[in-house]
Amino acid sequence: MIQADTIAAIATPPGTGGIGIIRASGPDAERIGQTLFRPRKAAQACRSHRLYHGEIICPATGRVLDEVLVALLRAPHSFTGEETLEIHCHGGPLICEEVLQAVLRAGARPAEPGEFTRRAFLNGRIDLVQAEAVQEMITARTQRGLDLAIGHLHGDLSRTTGKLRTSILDILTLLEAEIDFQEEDGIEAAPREGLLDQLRGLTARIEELTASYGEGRIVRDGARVVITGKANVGKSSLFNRLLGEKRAIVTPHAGTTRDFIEESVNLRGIPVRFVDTAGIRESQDPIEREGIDLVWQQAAAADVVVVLLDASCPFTAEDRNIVEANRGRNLVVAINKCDLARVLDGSSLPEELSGRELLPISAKTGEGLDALRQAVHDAISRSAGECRSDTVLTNLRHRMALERAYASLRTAEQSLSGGLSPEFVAFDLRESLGALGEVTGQTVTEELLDRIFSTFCIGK
Ligand SMILES: Nc1nc2c(ncn2[C@@H]2O[C@H](COP(=O)(O)OP(=O)(O)OP(=O)(O)O)[C@@H](O)[C@H]2O)c(=O)[nH]1
Ligand SMILES: [Mg+2]
Repeated sequence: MIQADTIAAIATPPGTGGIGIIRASGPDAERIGQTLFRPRKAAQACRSHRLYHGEIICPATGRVLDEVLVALLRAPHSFTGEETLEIHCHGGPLICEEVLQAVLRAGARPAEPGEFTRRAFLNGRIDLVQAEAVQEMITARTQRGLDLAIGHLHGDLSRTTGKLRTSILDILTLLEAEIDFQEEDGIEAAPREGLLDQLRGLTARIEELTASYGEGRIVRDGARVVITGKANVGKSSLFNRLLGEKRAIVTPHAGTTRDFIEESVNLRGIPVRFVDTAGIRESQDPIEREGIDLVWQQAAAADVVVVLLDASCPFTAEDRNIVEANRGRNLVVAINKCDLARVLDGSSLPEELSGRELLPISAKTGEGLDALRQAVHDAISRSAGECRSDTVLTNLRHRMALERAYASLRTAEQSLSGGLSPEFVAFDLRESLGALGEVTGQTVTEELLDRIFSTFCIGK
């Protein structure tokens, strides 16, 4: 499925750097190289996968654009599976742009976002899971995220779905033989109990996989942790501590924070977005009230809510209000200002907090902060759910396809146990095969490919 035209783009990030790489892929790559590149040592035959030193020349004027290293990667031994030219020039934005323009004038067209990877997929170099893993690797924010992406690139999810497909195909083949030969004598129907067992095994495996998305989503997108509490409890002080920088304004005045402020950190391998919010209190100030409305919205969208109490003052109606409004959420409760004389009376705390760990902390001295980080980490893991699968889903698209495969398999299971004719069962098995095929891209539409690759960067 080699594409007819040659695409080109700057493959390195925008800005200045030691080197910049311009990449061209397609049937004209070698010819473009010959047009633009003047090797230092003349009359060398160009060998694939070797770096050659020389200059890039503007063919119209003969002007030297840059001193470069170039490599030609002959098809099919390149990332895209096509003939690929790489020009390693000096990493200045103007130089890269000029070299790219020269490549385009020599006959390439600008690549769309993700088009190199799309070609790698279309040419069968990688499947769709692997193509998506490339992007996931580039955007990974933690080691765990990177590890999962590398696992996908190496085909762990592709192998898992491949095995599921093979098992379904085996069952389907049996049933289709029954359908084809049911008129003939001597063809026994396959024992239903055995087939049902196999189907149950498959649905259990898919269930394990879809459940792993809880962890995968958090590793990939991060968790949202909202800090809430009455005015002046020290939310912004804690927020700054957690970030390790003075990001939010801290003052002794209640009502300092109005808007919510958010910032990401790597919390023991999980990308976490902490959100500092306005203090909850009765206020006549319309700006502050607006900010307080936002707190409730933020808390509702959080993976974890940190409720902060103040050790240096009694439990108030606002505290109660906050605890009640967050009932049922994934909470971490901490008592701040434990460096001051304790006024907060444990016996005045509401029912909801009894039996719950209340972490003593001081945003001022840093005391208890490690325990708080651990508690937030544990709460995030709780919200991710238990992950028993060795393959972890990180992509919502994969999860949705697997859920469809699961639903069809369950219907097949019901039809089979209900004694329906094998045609019905076979129909649902085929549906589940289609859904599984979408994960790796065996069954995809052009539209889906557009959607996936448009999120990629140009040059990848
Ligand atoms: N002693 C002591 N003071 C603290 C501690 N944490 C915060 N403070 C002080 O409490 C006051 C309020 O702190 P902030 O961090 O602004 O509190 P906040 O909850 O963000 O307040 P609002 O934004 O107004 O709702 C400041 O004077 C802080 O220095 C602490 O652990 N111990
Ligand atoms: Mg504040």
